[in-house]
Amino acid sequence: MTVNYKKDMVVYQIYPRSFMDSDGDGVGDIRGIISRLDHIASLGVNAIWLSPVYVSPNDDNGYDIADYKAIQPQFGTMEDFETLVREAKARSIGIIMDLVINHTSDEHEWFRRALAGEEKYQDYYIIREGKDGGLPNNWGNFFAECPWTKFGDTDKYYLHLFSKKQPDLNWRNPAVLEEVKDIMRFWLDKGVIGFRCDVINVIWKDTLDDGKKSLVLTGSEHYLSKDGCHNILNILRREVLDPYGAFTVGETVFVDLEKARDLTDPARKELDMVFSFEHMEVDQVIVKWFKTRLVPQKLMRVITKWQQGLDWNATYFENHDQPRFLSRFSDAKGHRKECAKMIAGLLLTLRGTPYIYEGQEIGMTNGDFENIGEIMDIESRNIYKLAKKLHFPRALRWKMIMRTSRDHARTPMQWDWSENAGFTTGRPWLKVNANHEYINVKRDTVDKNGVSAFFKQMIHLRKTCPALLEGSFESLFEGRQVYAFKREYEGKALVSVMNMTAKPAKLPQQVMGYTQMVACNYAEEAGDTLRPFEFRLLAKRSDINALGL
Ligand code: ISL
Repeated sequence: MTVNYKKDMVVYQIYPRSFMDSDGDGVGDIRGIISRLDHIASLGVNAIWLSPVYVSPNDDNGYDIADYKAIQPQFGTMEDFETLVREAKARSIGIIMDLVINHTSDEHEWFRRALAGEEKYQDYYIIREGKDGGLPNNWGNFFAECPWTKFGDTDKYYLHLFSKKQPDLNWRNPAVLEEVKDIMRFWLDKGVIGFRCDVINVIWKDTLDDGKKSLVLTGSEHYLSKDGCHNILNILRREVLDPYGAFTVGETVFVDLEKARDLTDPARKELDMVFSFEHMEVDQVIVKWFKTRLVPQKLMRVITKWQQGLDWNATYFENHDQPRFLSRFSDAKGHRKECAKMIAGLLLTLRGTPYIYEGQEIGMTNGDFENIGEIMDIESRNIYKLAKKLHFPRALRWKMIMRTSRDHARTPMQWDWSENAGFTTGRPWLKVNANHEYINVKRDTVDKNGVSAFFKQMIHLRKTCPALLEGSFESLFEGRQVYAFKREYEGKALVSVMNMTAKPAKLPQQVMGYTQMVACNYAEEAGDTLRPFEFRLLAKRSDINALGL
């Protein structure tokens, strides 16, 4: 398969636990994915990013890996995985693995042997004495835990930026680098096309000194995108990825434009692109657990800033860590399909590599959870506990979960209107949303005005029209409701214009010369008024042929 990973790729992310269960145990699996490949292929995507499928005790649903070279039995076998790679390839789809190398599981053999006293493996992790009868430092933890846990029955502690079952690796030890190279080659030899690198910009800890006190993450100035991290990425690129022509997208937490530029600068040979977070944070107050109304104009500004600031990057609005994007628009109720299609239009006409998250293509919404007992995510459960300790009223605690929990993205994929949405014949591991009765693949894909039909149309347009793939980006209008931008290639342009609210809005004068409708998320034509969440792709009449349309 010859895909120019940067320009031609449209990625579909699968969260395997929640995608399709083939054996009735209530958990999705690889055979389930294979059985649904035709649906994925029908969208026109050419890559699948698989969230982790490795052996794991599932403290963090697979992001705690106990064996990097074996498949979690619940998900199937290595043979199943090889079949998946083959079957995907037969449909011109490449597989991207999730590479989680900031930490392992505490049940990984390396950590077990470290605990058993083998010094070699103790040096794989970050293990320190306490200071003045306390912890080794004052750092914070991503999951609202204490980042230091007693190392076995010694007086020492090990560092974990995530759960206590996710000990951080010691990247100063060259043996760790060698192990990871070997793991990467193992999967590349199986035919995967690249990696999504989990929290890759935190792997290198410059010092373990106390950090500046911060409400967000105390200590992060000592490990965010440090030179040591750049250096490791460069080694992995040159020695492992390049010989295979493989691709990487880095998940880079708290990344700013300048750091993102360094990490993706082709001359530096590190990552191909990164997932940035600023557009995911426009509706938050200090931390993601406190959300306010999403103000469209703020979103537009951040999108424009990143479009202009980087030559090329990953674009996304959903993944397994984020609430469903359409559910963030407080006035989208009653306009679900239009809003889902507007997001599709935006995603697929920005410059960069688009990532679609499972269920986004049919307009799935946040989960309809009723109480904390239904929430499985470790991060949500921890934050709920912490908020209780801080005496937050129960209603506020629940509101935090209902606005932000990662489980909103993880509810089982809605295939049809039957019990459990066709996801499993058993008991689903996480509550299926009751709205599967009308939001599901079976219904949406036969609807010519369905969300998935619009995704297909937009993906097809990207493939046929160089202006959408390679064209420059220019913001034309950022209003209280309406966003418009231009993609131009060899003097010919396409314009995306959309209303990000439920109130009708005037077409801005900046798009007036573009009278030819190329695509629209409403079935019937309309005049100069943009209806709720309306998206239009426009061109000049005289340019239609030259644009490849
Ligand atoms: O969602 C987040 C930020 O908005 C964080 O909760 C998230 O933990 C962070 O983005 C890092 O995410 C990645 O690493 C975690 C794992 O739990 C996430 O699922 C993964 O995407 C630890 O491996």
